[in-house]
Parts: sequence; C-alpha cells; structure tokens
Amino acid sequence: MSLVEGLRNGDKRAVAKLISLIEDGDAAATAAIREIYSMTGKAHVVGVSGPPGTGKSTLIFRLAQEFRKRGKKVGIIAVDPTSPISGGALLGDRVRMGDLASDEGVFIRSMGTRGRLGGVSAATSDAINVLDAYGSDIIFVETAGAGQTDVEVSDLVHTTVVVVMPGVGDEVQALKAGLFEVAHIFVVNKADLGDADRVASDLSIMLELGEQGDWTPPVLTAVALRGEAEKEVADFLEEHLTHLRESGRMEEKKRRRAEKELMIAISESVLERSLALSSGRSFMSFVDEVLEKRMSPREAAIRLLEESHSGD
Ligand SMILES: Nc1nc2c(ncn2[C@@H]2O[C@H](COP(=O)(O)OP(=O)(O)OP(=O)(O)O)[C@@H](O)[C@H]2O)c(=O)[nH]1
Ligand SMILES: [Mg+2]
Repeated sequence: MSLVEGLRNGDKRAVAKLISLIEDGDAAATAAIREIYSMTGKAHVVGVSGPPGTGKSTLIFRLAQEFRKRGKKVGIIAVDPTSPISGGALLGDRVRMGDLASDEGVFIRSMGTRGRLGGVSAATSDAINVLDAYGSDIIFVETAGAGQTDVEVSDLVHTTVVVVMPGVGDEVQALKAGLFEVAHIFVVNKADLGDADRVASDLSIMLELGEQGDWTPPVLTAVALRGEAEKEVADFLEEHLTHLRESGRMEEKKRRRAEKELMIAISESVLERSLALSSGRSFMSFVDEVLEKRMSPREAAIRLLEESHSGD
C-alpha cells in the first residue's frame, strides 16, 4: 500500500513515515504532498508559541484531551528547529501525555528539519498538510519560542495561542520579537507559582495601548499542570474559529497562507536549483572565469543560469 493510500485509510504509521520523508526533504514526500494537497484545508490549525518552558506542551496535551471529549480528531506537531532528532521532546514525555499516546484519534509528533533545504517553515507547512489530509479536525503546532520561527509559523496557522509564565522578569518584554502582535489568545500559565494576575494585567494594558482589530485577544491565567484551563482555552479556540468564518477573515487567512506556502516553495526550489548548479559540470569552468577576473561573479552566475536553462 502506498503512503498516500495508508494516509487515506487512517494508518498512523503512514503519517509518521511521510513526516520523516518531509524532514529529510525526500522527493517521495514532494510527490505525496502533490497527491494529497486537494484534500487539505479542512482542519483548524492552531499555533502554540511562547518562551521556553512555559508549559506549551502540557497545555496542548490537556487541550487534546478536551477536544477528544468534544469528538474531534487531533493532530499535534512540535517544531524543534534546533533538534535534528525527531520524536524527541514530546514523545519522551509519555507520563504527561497520559492516554493520548495510544488514542487512535490523536497523532503526536515532534519534528526537526534534518536534510530539508527549505528549513523549518517548509517542513512545518508540509506536516500541517499531511495531518490535515489525514482528517484531523484540529492541529496544534508547538514552536519553541525561537522568535523568528514562531512568527513564520504564525502565517501558516489560523489561531495563535501565546503561553507565558510569571517569574522570569519582564514577561511581556519577552514577547517583543513579534509574537505579541500575532497572538489571538494569551495564556499566563503556572499561576500556582507566581503572580500571574500581574502578568495578565500587564498584557491587558499592552493590548489596550495597541491597535484594536475586530478580535480582542483574551488573556487567561492557568495552571495547565492541574488541568484547570483547557476548557476555557478550548472555548476561545472555537470562538476564534467562528469569528474568522463569520467576519470573512477566514478567506483572507487562506489567501495569506497560500501566498506563504508559495513563497516557501519558491525559496526551496531556488535553493535546490542553486545546489544542483554548484555541483554541475559547468560550475568549475565559471569559477575559473571569476578567478581570472574575466567575469564578475554576478555575470558568471547569469551566464551559468542561461546555460542551464538552454539545457532544460
Ligand atoms: N507549577 C507548574 N508547572 C507546570 C505547569 N504547567 C507545566 N508545568 C511544568 O513546567 C515544565 C515545562 O512544561 P512544558 O509543557 O514542557 O513546557 P514547554 O513550554 O512545552 O517547554 P519547551 O517545549 O521546552 O519550551 C514541566 O516540568 C511541566 O510539568 C503549571 O501550570 N504549573
Ligand atoms: Mg514543549
């Protein structure tokens, strides 16, 4: 059975295999994505971001349990750009994961980028599409608070949840890398440990000072560890999805996502092309031209590209 057939039949192993191929940048993944792409676009994609250790994974596990109770099929991807080892952080945590690991209606996976030229955005975008085509109703994408990655991933999701915690100094300052602007729901977690109310009011003040759109992000305090927050967060996730649909913003989001996906694909194709050219037959002779100052690097590059196009 092909991977795509496996995916259609709800085989988790096919999904896992496909995501490994995506991480590697394998051509088989590219072919599979082409086949399944028309089946995507149904899931509610939720980004969960924030500084390291704030309780993002804990909250996601709780939310997954909550959405299972609501009859939804759940996909979870933890994006870890620094780790080449897939299945690390998340899967190592079977205790916190509880019965989710064996639940047929939940797919959990952490992923790195391994050999993927397009990097984390390309791999994440493809993995979202795989879980979408697999039939997930809701997909959580955890990003490790590495600033740029979170913001990039926010273009690929419908709703962004930002999780912070009290006790690390200026918590609000920690969101300056652009995360603050993309958040739809704030969760101040670990309310059992510190002054979550103060952090929540700082966030609320900052929100009031900012530009008011047609969605005002709620600021919730939580103790994800004890499972005291997921119902409320889940309600707001559903509310935001309804808001997107009813306000017409969903169409805008879809267009932005399509733009982002196309840009990611262009960048990756260009990188692949560059790599192919630099290992091609003519490359060394053009290096000689540059070395001997007969051509500028730019001129040599243009000639090299022209030559390769005429050979297409
Ligand atoms: N006291 C307390 N600890 C919590 C709470 N939520 C999570 N933790 C603990 O905080 C630690 C980090 O939680 P994670 O869920 O792994 O946090 P994370 O944001 O996913 O961490 P990274 O993925 O490493 O950035 C774990 O030891 C959790 O058990 C909470 O509400 N209160
Ligand atoms: Mg985590």
